[in-house]
Amino acid sequence: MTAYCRPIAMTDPARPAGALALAGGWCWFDRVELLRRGAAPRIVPAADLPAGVARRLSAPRAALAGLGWDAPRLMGIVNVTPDSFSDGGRFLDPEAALAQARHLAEAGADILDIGGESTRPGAEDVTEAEEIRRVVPLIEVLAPALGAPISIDTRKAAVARAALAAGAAVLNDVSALRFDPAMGALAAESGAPICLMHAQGDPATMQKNPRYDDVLLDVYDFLEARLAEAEAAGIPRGRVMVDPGIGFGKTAAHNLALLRRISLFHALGCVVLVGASRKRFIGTLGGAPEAAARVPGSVAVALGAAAQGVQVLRVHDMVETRQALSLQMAVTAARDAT
Ligand code: HH2
Repeated sequence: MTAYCRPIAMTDPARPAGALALAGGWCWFDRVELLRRGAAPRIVPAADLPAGVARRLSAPRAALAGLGWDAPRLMGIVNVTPDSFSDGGRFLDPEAALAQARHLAEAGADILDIGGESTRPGAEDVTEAEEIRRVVPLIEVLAPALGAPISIDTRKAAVARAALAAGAAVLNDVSALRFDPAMGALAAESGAPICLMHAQGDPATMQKNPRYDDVLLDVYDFLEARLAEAEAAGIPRGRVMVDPGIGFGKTAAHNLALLRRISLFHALGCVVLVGASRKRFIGTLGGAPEAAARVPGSVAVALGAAAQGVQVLRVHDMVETRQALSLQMAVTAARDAT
């Protein structure tokens, strides 16, 4: 039976000799949790791992779009949509979108994620032409002006192509190459890094009654299979970011199960991205029905992910997340300041 290897991520300054760096980053581990379907987890020393598994868990990830992974990176969200769940309609106006993008960049965004289609449950379909009309003019203005790379949040190859031509550097496909058959070839030929995200069902129906045998392991297997598909399309694994898709066909319990053991996804050998910001489960558990009131819960989840070595945190609230993360990193820094 397959055993899944979850590194138990630590940031404590008392790092034992022989502990391994987690993905070459700011966490270390000297134990792993072995997970098997239908069996109790077992904790074993990292020293007992086969060399190949230890290497994949500990090797530094390649820089993508100029970003290295020695610290968590923040991806700021710009939704140029009338109906996004968290900020729907606020940034549909080009001037407002531009101002929001500049605000996120000034507040410390390492990367900006621009999307012209909402993927919230029940969202309306948008034509390619409309999506391009929403995002391309914004990218054309921002790309030369910003220090941070831009990612395009789209499931459609034509939108991705237009965004790359306008200056975007990263693809973010919430369908993980399943929506548009042309996306794999585009990602391969363009050489752009791509984020592949797990979702169960499509946006219209995904929250109706999501079910898993074991959500953590099912999502892991899905991402492993999508990585194989990406590699077959000519996209090297080192150019892929993987994302468990918080809230995409998941109950609050599913989201929690994923976040609690999020370090498992380092076993895929890729940069890991988590987007939990302002999502519904934060409102449910945090008593915040309004999306804009979910900032503290969103920050808490982002810090929890960073403490398990997650390299990219996709957030709406840049000022608050940047401050919290700076303090978390300062307090837990592996090296003491001299
Ligand atoms: N979540 C949303 C959109 N894109 N991309 C990745 N990689 N991961 C995510 O978790 C993710 C994503 C949904 O959030 P938001 O953009 O705020 O809302 P909407 O889809 O309604 O525009």
